Amino acid sequence: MSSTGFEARIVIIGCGISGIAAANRLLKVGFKHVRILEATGRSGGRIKTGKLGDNIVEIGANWIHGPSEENPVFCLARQYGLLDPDALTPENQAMDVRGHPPWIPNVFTSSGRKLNFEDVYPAVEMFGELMEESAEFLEKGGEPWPSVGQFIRAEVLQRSAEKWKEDNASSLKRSMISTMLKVECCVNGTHSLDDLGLGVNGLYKTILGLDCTFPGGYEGLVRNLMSEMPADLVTYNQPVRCIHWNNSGKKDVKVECEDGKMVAADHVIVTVPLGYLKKHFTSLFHPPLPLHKMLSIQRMGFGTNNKIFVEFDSPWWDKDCQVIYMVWEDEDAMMDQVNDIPGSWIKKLFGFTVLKPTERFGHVLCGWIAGHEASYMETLSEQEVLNAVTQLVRRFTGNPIITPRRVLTSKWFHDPWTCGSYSYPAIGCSLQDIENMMEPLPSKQSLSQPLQVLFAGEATHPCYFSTVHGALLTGWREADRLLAHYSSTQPAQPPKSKL
Ligand code: 6YU
Repeated sequence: MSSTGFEARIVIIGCGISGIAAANRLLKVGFKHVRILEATGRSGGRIKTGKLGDNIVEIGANWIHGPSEENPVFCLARQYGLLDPDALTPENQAMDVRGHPPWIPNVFTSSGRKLNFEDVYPAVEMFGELMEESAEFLEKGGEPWPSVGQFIRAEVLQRSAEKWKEDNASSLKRSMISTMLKVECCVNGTHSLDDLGLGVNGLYKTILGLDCTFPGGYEGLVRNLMSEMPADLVTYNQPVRCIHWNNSGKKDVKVECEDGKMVAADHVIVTVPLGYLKKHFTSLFHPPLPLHKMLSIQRMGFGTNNKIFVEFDSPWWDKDCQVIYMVWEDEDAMMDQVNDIPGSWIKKLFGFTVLKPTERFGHVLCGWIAGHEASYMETLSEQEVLNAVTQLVRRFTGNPIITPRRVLTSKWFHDPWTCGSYSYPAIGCSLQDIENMMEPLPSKQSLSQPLQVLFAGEATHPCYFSTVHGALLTGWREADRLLAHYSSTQPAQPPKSKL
């Protein structure tokens, strides 16, 4: 590569994992003038480790989804020594859980009963089969419904009419389906599975390996990557207001910050979340984005998934329990949305995952809630959330004196730099939308001024969107795009394949 290439001024907007990965690779291959402008006072973005009492808790990303060789987050975490020995075993890496780890459940119902899991297992099994089938329409086409939610409800009604005909617990099983729909809202970051496109649900690809956590916190990954780069790489508390790119042969791209500062660059890599882009794309780019990019930003989904960490003095769940499902017995209509959000938002919480191991965490649960109910929850005080969780747990366990010690919630919808949690393929969108979002500006690359603005971030990964590994790979992808550009005399071609 020519020395002029290494002199190129590259500005990265956002210091989440995709921005960090882009900077890391650019610096490693020899680019000299790389800087990151970050709106907040910290690195990591949606990787955010917090504290509940003395416990480490993850406010954002929780697991390495698919910890095995194909996952770059796993490989880096292993290299930095950030994982428990269990996660490193060949058996763990070889497990094919398809995005749904086989956790040991406890099931409680709204009449204060603890169920035998066998009583509702047929519903959980049917739901799992239908989720798998829903992913097959991407290849085979001919989807009978626009959304995953409609498909599941229709199929459960049809299949259960036969299978659960003689069953006096069929209402309870359909209520269990409602709980599973709420689980999937959290997994996918959707308000309702009625928003998740049936024909595109199969875009998301899983990786082998049983999901694992970072015992010292996910931010360890960020710290290690940052420690390999110059300390003055990032300007914090420097929100960007507008990127002045051009179609007219001018050389510089100008990055205008909220405080009026102008930063000149040869290339800008935009890594802001899709939620932020949806809200600000009209003012963030001058001239405006091409129409096809705007439409794709609008079409692709971006929703909220929040956590409610709750600490108890002693457990009310079984010793080996890993997930607690809450089943509302009045919800046999298989709904994943609450009618009266201010009055009943807590009904959207599907239950809790149990933080393990107990010796490390004590008795801490992580409640999960997605959608508009999750955004509403953010407007309440911690005491109000604590009261709602206390009432819920007392009702479902039938124990009127259980009292949580403390609570901590995430607030991703009202975070002004994220505006939600992560992306999903909404009804009406396709792989082309993700490709449009990752396409650099100017759209038709000219020899005089190619690759002015590049796009990374989780929502721009064709099959690992919504994950840390997806985000990281998009940062590397855009760094490689610049490297390829300066390494050849031809304008760089956008990569077609999965990375
Ligand atoms: C994963 C997991 N996980 C839970 C929750 C959340 C997420 N994810 P960033 O936002 O990090 O960085 C952008 C930066 O830009 C940021 O610092 C901003 O401040 C800055 N910025 C914005 N505007 C700016 C401006 N104007 N100027 C300057 N700077 C600006 N991923 O692998 N495992 O367990 C979870 C989870 C509650 C919120 C997650 C998980 C998602 C990841 O956290 C996320 O993708 C990346 O961190 C994003 O990095 P980035 O760099 O792109 O943006 C089967 C099947 C089903 C299909 N889907 C299954 C998917 C499963 C996803 N599951 C997630 C679940 C959890 C629990």
